[in-house]
Amino acid sequence: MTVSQQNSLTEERDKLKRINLRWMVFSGSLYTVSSIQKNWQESRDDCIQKGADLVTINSQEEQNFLNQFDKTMWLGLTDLETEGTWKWVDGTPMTERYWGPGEPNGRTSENCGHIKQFNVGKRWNDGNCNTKTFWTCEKKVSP
Ligand code: 2F8
Ligand code: CA
Repeated sequence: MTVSQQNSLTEERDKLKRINLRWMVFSGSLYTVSSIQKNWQESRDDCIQKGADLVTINSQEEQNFLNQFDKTMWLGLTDLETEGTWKWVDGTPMTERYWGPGEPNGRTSENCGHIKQFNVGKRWNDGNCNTKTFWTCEKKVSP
């Protein structure tokens, strides 16, 4: 096989991988949950490359939807810009808050939000952004 044939096969394989991503529909958005673990920024980059962004949680129903995946996952939630001011990556206000008991507690060392445990009421945690964990991308379809 020539190098150029090899390259086009690799391209095709990568295209198929992207097409075969399983997007789930929930309340006007598409979601895909990672099967590997990355740090917060790498997770966000992956979502952006898929035409999406890290998930934002705007209702209890959306939180329940995510809980079913039984995975610790990065959220599109950070206070990297201003310590103590938590913001969703899409700029929507953080009206729903599901911090676990005592969280957020990391001050300058923990600036990225994730779901730490599931199937329990409030379990968001501020974690160290360099920690690798699963993540969920959300592509908003309707506003
Ligand atoms: O007990 C809560 C505490 O648990 C971990 O630290 C031991 C978390 N660290 C990470 O997820 C990196 C803390 O953020 C959390 O507050
Ligand atoms: Ca914490």
